[in-house]
Amino acid sequence: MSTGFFGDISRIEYKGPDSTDPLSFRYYQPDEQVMGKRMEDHLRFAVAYWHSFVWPGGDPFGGQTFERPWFGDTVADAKLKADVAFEMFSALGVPYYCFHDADIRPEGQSFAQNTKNLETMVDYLGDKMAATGIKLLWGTANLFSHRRFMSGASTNPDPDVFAFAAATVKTCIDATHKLNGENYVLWGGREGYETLLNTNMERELDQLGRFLNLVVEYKHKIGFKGAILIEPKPQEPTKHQYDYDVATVYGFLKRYGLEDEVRVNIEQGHAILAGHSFEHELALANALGIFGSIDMNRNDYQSGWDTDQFPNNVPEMALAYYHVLQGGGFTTGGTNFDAKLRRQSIDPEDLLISHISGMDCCARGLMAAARMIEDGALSDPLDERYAGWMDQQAQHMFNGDMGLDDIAAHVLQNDINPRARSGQQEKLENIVNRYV
Ligand code: XLS
Ligand code: NI
Ligand code: NI
Repeated sequence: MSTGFFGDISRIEYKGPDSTDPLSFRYYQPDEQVMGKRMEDHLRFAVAYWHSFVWPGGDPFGGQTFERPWFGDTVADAKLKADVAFEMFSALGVPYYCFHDADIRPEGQSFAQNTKNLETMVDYLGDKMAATGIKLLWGTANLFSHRRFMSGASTNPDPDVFAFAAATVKTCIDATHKLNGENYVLWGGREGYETLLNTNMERELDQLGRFLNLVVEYKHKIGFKGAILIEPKPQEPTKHQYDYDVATVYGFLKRYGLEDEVRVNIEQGHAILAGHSFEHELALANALGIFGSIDMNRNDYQSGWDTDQFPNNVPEMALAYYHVLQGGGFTTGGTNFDAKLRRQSIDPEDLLISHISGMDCCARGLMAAARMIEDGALSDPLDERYAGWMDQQAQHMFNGDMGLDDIAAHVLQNDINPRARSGQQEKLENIVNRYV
């Protein structure tokens, strides 16, 4: 029986690029083949539980704007929320969803009560997943909303908070494992600091390293096959977040011996906040061999906040999926819409339209990326630019056969005098424009 929240909603259909029906897909067709693979299997869309079903629409100047019949703190409320959530997942035809423990269960008075509530809801969600075929892309623990975490979770000066956080993560990995989640994510919400005056940074980093090792050890202990992912973010909520960006996270993983165990979940808006482009973060993760998954959204380019808007910039998406495809595409990862409505978008329909247009935008980006790859539109010029390195002499220089003195002798002997060559940026930018 339907909850009626979305009216008499049915499965959103593909109606083609000319459709003016906002409740239809114009580009996303799950079965369409792209580079020999179904579009759905490329994109692996997931809906984020928190933004769509938990966030009340508040901002620093005002509280709740959304009126949702499931807002409340009982198990019955949590079940109604789950019913509506699955109605939306089914209507959209997304294969996956993602949650924090605190999104799906009511908050208890103690760790024991939280765990009990979580288990109740995991069983409830498990039944819904079995009935609909919708899967869990990743689970995670909310270690940032409750006031006990205000000074950090694993990086807290109080070992009791570290213990509470570790125990919570254990229950969340158990929940993710039970629901056959394909990844487990850690975003270090409060893992950072406001002022060095009250912070022992070296100690906090070691605590974070220990915590992550505990997670990896436990994953192997219980035979969880999913990937462990860290989600970098540079600022907000703390001024100095430890997992600043992909490069910082890689350095951290190296230092704590985890570079082969942990990958990254890269969010568009977080990349922008870090002063990078989304594709920079994706390309770097590929280069370092730690790419895992993406949180798809769009950040405001002026505000300096993590605005988590729905994506709608196709040229940006095209470059993002270009790098996802160049890296071989998703394995355990996918495209999670970590995006929320604007607080004035209060109608149930807004939840649907935002996701539909986000999915369409990703589909267009993917198709453009695939065409660029198939035509070698960017890879041919790139290969040509680096072609000199195929030369034998250059290879000797690269693979360690030559020292600085050998290289100097070689330059002298052959009177090497490099010729400047154009980087052709404008030409390349116009090539991309032909595909979007
Ligand atoms: C917040 C993060 C968060 C993570 C999951 O900025 O993006 O939503 O994805 O904890
Ligand atoms: Ni995120
Ligand atoms: Ni975010």
